Amino acid sequence: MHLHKYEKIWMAFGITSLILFLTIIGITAFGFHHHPATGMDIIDPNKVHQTAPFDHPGVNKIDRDHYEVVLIAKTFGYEPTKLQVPVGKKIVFKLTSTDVVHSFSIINTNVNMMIVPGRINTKEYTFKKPGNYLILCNEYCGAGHQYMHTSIEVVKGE
Ligand SMILES: [Cu+2]
Repeated sequence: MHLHKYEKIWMAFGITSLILFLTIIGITAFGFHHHPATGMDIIDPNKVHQTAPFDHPGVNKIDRDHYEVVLIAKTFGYEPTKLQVPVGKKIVFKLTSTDVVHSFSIINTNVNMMIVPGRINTKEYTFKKPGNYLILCNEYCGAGHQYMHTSIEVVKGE
């Protein structure tokens, strides 16, 4: 089979571009810790308050650098209402809903979780600056949706 010079050039260009793009995607995926969706754990939405860890919602210290925040979303708020975590530590948010689909979005961070009844959703985040962060539900969840907000206080040291 005879290939014209231009065909060879375009084939080389196409293959080189493909390798280049796949390499860039691969490097950024590892660099930014991209991974498939997790948090596929299931829970009975009618028994949330009896099921661990949601029987004791709040902030739990796992070890020196690692905290867990267990929250329940419901129409129209979050339980518990007061949250305080330290700055610069790994915070693992664990959420579920007792009724409809809500969200958990911490403003000025990349934490933006969809909270689905029957599912446990998990997200890791480390706050870099202390302060009071606004948390909003941005999934329309009913007549009181606009009142569904809370905040998290990020404090220095332990
Ligand atoms: Cu909501």
